[in-house]
Amino acid sequence: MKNYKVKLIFLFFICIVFTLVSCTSEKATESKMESRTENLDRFREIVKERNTYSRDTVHLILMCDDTIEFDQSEISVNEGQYVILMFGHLEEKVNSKVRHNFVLLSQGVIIEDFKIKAANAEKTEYVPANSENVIISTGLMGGGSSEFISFDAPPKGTYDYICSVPWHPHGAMVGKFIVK
Ligand SMILES: [Cu+2]
Repeated sequence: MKNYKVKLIFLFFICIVFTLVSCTSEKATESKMESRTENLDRFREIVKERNTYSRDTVHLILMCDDTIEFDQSEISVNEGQYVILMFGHLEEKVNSKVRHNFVLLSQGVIIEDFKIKAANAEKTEYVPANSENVIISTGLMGGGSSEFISFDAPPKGTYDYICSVPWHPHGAMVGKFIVK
């Protein structure tokens, strides 16, 4: 009988612990989702505010989070357009652990070769200084941060964009930047 009681008490505690754990993780997911929506709304507002150029301008938003991926694997613009690109990290600042950048590579650059040069350029946030391999790049973004870059679309063609943080420029942290 005593043994039965002990088992019952143990089971009761297990249930309490399980309930507590599941509540906490649900809450964490919820607040992460809120922060994503808030961030995205804020980013969209900034882009709208900047939409005052008389030139043929294209506004792009590229996002990342704590996973090793960009939210888009292909971006298209037209030749002659002025490109304003916002690169943002959707994760909450406090909890974010993974930083990323956006690097648009010149045509013909072999990603595998560039990866090695980038890995050795830690001091310049994994973008080799004055490199003719790079058309434009952002700094490293952590959770909640964003950066605008603007540039003239390069000549017609297909270019690669990557995150050059070591181990990132593969799979989903590589995309095509197409100029039509
Ligand atoms: Cu990355």
